[in-house]
Amino acid sequence: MIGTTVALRLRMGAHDAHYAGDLVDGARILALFGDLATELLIRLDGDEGLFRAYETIEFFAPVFAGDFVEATAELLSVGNSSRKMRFEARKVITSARGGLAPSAADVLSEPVVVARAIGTCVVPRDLQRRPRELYMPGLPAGPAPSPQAIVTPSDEPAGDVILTAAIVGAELTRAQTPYLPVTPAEVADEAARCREAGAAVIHLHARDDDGSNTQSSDRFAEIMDAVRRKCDCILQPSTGGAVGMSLDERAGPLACRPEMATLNCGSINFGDDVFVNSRPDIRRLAAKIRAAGAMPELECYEVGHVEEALALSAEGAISLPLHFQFVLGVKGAIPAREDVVAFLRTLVPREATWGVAAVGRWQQPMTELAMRLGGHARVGIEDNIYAGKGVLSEGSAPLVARAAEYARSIGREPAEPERARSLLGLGAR
Ligand code: KMH
Ligand code: ZN
Repeated sequence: MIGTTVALRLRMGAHDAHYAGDLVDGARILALFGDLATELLIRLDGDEGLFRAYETIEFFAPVFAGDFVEATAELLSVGNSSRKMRFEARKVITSARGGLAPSAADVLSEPVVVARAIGTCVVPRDLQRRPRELYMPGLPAGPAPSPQAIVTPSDEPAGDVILTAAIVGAELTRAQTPYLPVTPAEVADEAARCREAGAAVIHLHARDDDGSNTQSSDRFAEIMDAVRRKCDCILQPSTGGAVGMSLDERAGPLACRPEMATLNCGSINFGDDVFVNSRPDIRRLAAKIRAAGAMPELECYEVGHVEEALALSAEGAISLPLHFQFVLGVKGAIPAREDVVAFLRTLVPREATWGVAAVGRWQQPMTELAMRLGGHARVGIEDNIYAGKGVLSEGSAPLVARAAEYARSIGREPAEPERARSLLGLGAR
């Protein structure tokens, strides 16, 4: 499975020292990486395979005879026959040097990284002895996806997190939560509270004063003006609207020329309803979004929706860069599970950004997982009205604050709206 990690730990001996001063040859470390790669290939394919190429090799610190070295390899991606891996070697114990007894040695309080590498191995298809199912659970055995579609998660530090607040929704009622904002003033106040809590993007639906759903451009204009007077977030109106609305109706908010808008990339059972997004309709909406000068957020509720988004891009119906939202846990669509997120993120191009939205009790664990994996996160009462078991969240801002706190706890800052614009490539459009 992608993410599988194997490890080796051994002591460098006098026979490993190749240079003056008992210095161990860098090639010795690469031999460890080769052994690790072999173990990964045997585990995955029942075959030792072959090392094809290193993409990068970096040496950071010397290794001497007597040092204990720990080395790991992690499987990054799987193509038809290629398997890409990341390697790291760390020194954990070192022989004491400089006038101490030759037998003196120290445990390093922090392991010292001595080398890192990225490399690709190959196991020809006719030598692969296990069905793909074994290492990609949930996938039917069968032809592998095209190698281009499997991409390596970025090796760069994950950086800032774009938090989206989905503050209204189309399905919620005041009977379910009194914290549902309805009027333009209420929506603007809630957007400002979410901005304060760490949101950079506000995903918007619109309601008439009686709470009924509307995609009217006039109502969206009122709401968006009110929000803009209170905060500088990126506004992302829905073009999904509510189940059963016509395509033209759904396109209403595009008349307000928003920076972003959602583009739903396929049909699904949506609870007991059907949310219809035919392929021609997706293309018609994509054209309208482009004409409005907006960036589509590609809403994917199923694996095939990601493929559809990539097809739209290949056809030129949507422009680069791409931003995907994996929407998990809608009843009738893809479930909110760790392996689903781990798999979906491998399908999007390296240059694309992606985030996770998840329904109900899955919102917190799935968005936190996304943040750990380098993705972005959407929270808010559109997807989940609870702060905890049986406790209503007082609007979306507390959910944003909790996501922001989590992001910081793993070393990622919630992006300010300007930073989010740059991460999404909004300026470049
Ligand atoms: N209300 C859902 C049927 C979107 O905003 O684009 C569609 C939805 C997706 O909420
Ligand atoms: Zn929505």
